[in-house]
Amino acid sequence: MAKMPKRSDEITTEIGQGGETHQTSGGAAARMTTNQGLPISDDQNTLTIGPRGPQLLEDFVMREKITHFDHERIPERVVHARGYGAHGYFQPYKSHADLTKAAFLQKPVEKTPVFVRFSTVAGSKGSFDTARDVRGFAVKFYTSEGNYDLVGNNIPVFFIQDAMKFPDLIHAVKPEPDREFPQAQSAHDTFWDFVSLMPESMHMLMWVMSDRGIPRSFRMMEGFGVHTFRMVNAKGDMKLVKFHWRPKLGTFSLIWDEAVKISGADPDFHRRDLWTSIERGEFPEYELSVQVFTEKQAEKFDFDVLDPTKLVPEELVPLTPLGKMVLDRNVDNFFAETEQVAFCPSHMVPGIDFSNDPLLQGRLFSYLDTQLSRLGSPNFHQLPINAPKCPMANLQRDAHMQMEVPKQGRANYEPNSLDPTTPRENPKTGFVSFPAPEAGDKMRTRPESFADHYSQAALFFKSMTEPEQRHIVGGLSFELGKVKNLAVKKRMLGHLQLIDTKLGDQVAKNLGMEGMADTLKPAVVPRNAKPSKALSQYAKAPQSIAGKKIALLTTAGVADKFYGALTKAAKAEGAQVAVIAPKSGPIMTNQGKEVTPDDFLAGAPSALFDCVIVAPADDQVETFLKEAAAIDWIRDAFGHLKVIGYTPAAEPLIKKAGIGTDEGVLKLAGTDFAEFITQAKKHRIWKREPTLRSF
Ligand code: HDE
Repeated sequence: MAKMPKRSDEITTEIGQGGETHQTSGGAAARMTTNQGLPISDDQNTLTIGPRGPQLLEDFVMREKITHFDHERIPERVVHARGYGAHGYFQPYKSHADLTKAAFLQKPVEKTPVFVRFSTVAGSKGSFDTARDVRGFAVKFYTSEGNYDLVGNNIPVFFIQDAMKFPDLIHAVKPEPDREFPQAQSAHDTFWDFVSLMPESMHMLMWVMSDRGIPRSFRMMEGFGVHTFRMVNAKGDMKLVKFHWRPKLGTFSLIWDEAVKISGADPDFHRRDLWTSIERGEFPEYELSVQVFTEKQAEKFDFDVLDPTKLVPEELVPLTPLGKMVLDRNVDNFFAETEQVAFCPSHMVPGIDFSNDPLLQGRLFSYLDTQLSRLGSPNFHQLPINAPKCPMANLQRDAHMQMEVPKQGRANYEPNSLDPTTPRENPKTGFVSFPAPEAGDKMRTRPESFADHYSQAALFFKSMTEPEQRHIVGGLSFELGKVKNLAVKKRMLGHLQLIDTKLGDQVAKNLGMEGMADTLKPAVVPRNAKPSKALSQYAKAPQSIAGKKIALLTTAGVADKFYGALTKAAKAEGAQVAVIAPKSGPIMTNQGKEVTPDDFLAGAPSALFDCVIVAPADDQVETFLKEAAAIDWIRDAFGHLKVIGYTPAAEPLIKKAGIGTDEGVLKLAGTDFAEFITQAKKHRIWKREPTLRSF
């Protein structure tokens, strides 16, 4: 018998070039097999003739592995491709039987499992998290009466009124087709060309250009069902509703320069934030509420509740809280769960129903269709993440990737008399559409009641605090500044004049285009609405640093007492301290306690944190004085309006950074962080902003 040559992996292991044999001494690892269950003897080397000879087509083990790999990707979502998900539960505060018979809203003791996926819209799967964009906020409730998908956004209105325009909107915002750029950006000609020709987009544009377009965290983001839905109780009484999600931590945003810098420093900023919070046991929580109103009330509103470019001001209809959602578990596998989850607004349960909103009606078609293309089979509901957690039975059969083995033998049809166990419909407990009377001519038209495109855009702008208004001006100035076509810019300036002359004038000034706005004639003259405080994030922001991150820029020899007191103070507020040191290896405090930094200076710019403290050991500031990253760290923290605390030892660095002074730049005395925390609770030092940038 020929002597077997020594396996190459046995040799390479010794010289550290990979190809280890993975023989664990404890024998805990599972036996590796092919997809057919055949034990694999060698997962490192392809079958060849001799050690340096040609490879054999016969190597079915290698071919199976490579073939599977070649087919690993499925088409990414055409919109909302970049997203991140988590598991959790929903629990109602009390029974809402008066409003709806939906099973998951009946018993306060009952927790309904949920899966949530947050997303950006325009960018592809590998794009970055902090793009200026709408965020998806899609929730799948695995209820006892079937899966209910509330597929919403973080903005309560939409760009268009009719689903027919959706492909155009998305074509316009996606990378331009000849050059395939820009990625994940609306700041380019085709997007602004399209929206400048669509007055109905103006309200939504105000929201996307505002702070809402660059959220601080998925944990600090509101969500909205957007469309008007119906809720129906057991007696058949129907009310109209609008859905709202409110984050327990409050709604916060980045500022533009920060978002741009984060996209380079940590493209995964939002997913990392969600993942780490859940891993740390700090479970994000959101309150679900509805605005409830009757059709009669709706008729009196000065907008049409079927128009998805309009919101119902909370001053008109306040929120009724229904319950809370807690996200308490990360996925085990991103692809199997987050990528394969298939949301469809048509996944409905008894007690909730659709309205005639034309955008919603179009969506009821689109999502099922898109899942067929993405997941490749009408059996996508069998994937574990999509499968209902209640019993499911019908007579749909076969198709690609059928995972089930139906036990009904002969009778896969009904009615049948051969098999009494076949699933049958139930008129009493089954889903019954609300019997809304409908009549009319067939036509392709837009209701006249949808024609006022400026009043609510103006209402939104007017309802913002001063910094929020500044950011809308800044957002528009930046995006239109990137547009090359002059006619598009002039047209947009014309729309802005109709929304608010102050807004229009400021953007024109920032573009260097004063007096160049087109004169546009609105279909309906905008009304002068009262501001709605509920629309402003900062007017209702909690004074809190819960869920936020304090960065401590420090060195070896940091005072043990200082570090301990800061960690304690942060914990008491529900915040987290991230230690940033010059290098990533462990450092010792002045008492010899070992601290492993969360990150190292060059890899963790201050843009990644909510507020910062600079506290090198007494004799270590020199380390920072020669580091551009340290100087930028301080300058950016100041430029991003953050609260900065520093110890006396850090003074030379603060000086060198040349930042200004205000109540947000604090020299820390000893271990008392009370003033630092009070200032940090303001989120940012807004009054610093006008002194730093014109837009
Ligand atoms: Fe979507 N949308 N959409 N959309 N949408 C999709 O479905 C569509 C709209 C929203 O995390 C797609 O599975 C049409 C409004 C979210 O998996 C697709 C119209 C709102 C997500 C689709 C709209 C949304 C999607 C792409 C105009 C807020 C991500 C992949 C009528 C209320 C869900 C997919 C996830 C995804 C179609 C407008 C929210 C193509 C035709 C309005 C959160 O089916």
